[in-house]
Amino acid sequence: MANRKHIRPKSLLVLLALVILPILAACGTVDSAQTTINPQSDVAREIQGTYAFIFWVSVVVFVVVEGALVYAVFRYRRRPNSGMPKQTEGNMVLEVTWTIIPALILVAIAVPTWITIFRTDDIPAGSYIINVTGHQWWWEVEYPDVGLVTANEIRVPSDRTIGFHLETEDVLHSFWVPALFGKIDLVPGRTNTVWFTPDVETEGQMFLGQCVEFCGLSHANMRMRIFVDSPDDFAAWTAGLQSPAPEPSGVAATGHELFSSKGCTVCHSINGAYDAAGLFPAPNLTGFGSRVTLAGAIMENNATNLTAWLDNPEEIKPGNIMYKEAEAYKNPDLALTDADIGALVAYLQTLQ
Ligand code: HEC
Ligand SMILES: [Cu+2]
Repeated sequence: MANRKHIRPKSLLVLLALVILPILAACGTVDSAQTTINPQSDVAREIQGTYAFIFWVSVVVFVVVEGALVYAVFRYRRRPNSGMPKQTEGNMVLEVTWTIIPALILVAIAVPTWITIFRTDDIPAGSYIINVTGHQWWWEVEYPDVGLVTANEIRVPSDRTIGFHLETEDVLHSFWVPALFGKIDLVPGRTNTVWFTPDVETEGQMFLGQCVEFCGLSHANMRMRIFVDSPDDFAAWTAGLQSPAPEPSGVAATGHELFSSKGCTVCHSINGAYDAAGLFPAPNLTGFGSRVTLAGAIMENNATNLTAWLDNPEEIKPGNIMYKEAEAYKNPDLALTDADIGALVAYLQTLQ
């Protein structure tokens, strides 16, 4: 008896807090705003409504079932001298009831779910269309109305309903910005669609998203951002990308030349400067200097990170196609020196 350890209620509480607090801490900060429970568009709110409905139905089911269980355990517990309890075999009314009620609950859940799924599928007429193509491990983003192509960062005007046409160039991917719309798979050979209308308050805000279908080694490094711009900011952004980049000078001019002599143009286009040979799909770098992120939106686009990326893309993003296929990393004659990388960084940053 002397050795028997008592677990005090207090230490149980501490243990519980240790488990729960980190989980709570992981939710709710701005940086981790990849959440469906803070919907910021019509479609996301409809999905959240379906979720909330199912949640509250589940709460009622839980309380009723657990309540009945706890009641039965206490009310009919074994007492001294109680002997063998009365034996019951089958109860038609009870069994029919507990079959019909769950069936009705399932129908009540299925109908709003179906309605929501089909409604979020068909892009409303008059929407602003953006084509998105999934690649291992980045997103190609095309604005067909202005003939622009960019990557990973999707700017949208705040005053329009946005419709996405989704395709994949290689394997399955899945497109999801939880605060704005539901998950849609990108399936080889198909064009899937999703749409949303941003809330008025989202103007000027950024939303996080990422690929949610396992698509290979760097799947976790395939992220994206949606920026909801005011109509004026959006027009200025498209106009900026359509106007030719300034003539590079100094070290940036060296970078401009290296961009073709080191074989970058085998894959990357820069409008007004280089048309890619198109041997491998790669992000269009037009306006790259004004992008906030780099390499599948996994890190901030600044000189330090860009230098690290060009120095060793494999270390930053395991398995990426640039490291695997670019001559600058395969062919020692074309390897990039520190000075080359400095010049390329300077050039890429001039692309506004
Ligand atoms: C074989 C094709 C290929 C070649 C050649 C190539 N790249 Fe890339 N590059 C890619 C691919 C693919 C990505 C996207 C990688 C990812 O995010 O998974 C990329 C990404 C980038 C990015 C980040 C783009 C973004 O949207 O964040 C920069 C900058 C870049 N490359 C610069 C260069 C430079 C400079 C060279 C020449 C030294 C070069 N690349 C050569 C294929 C290539
Ligand atoms: Cu993916």
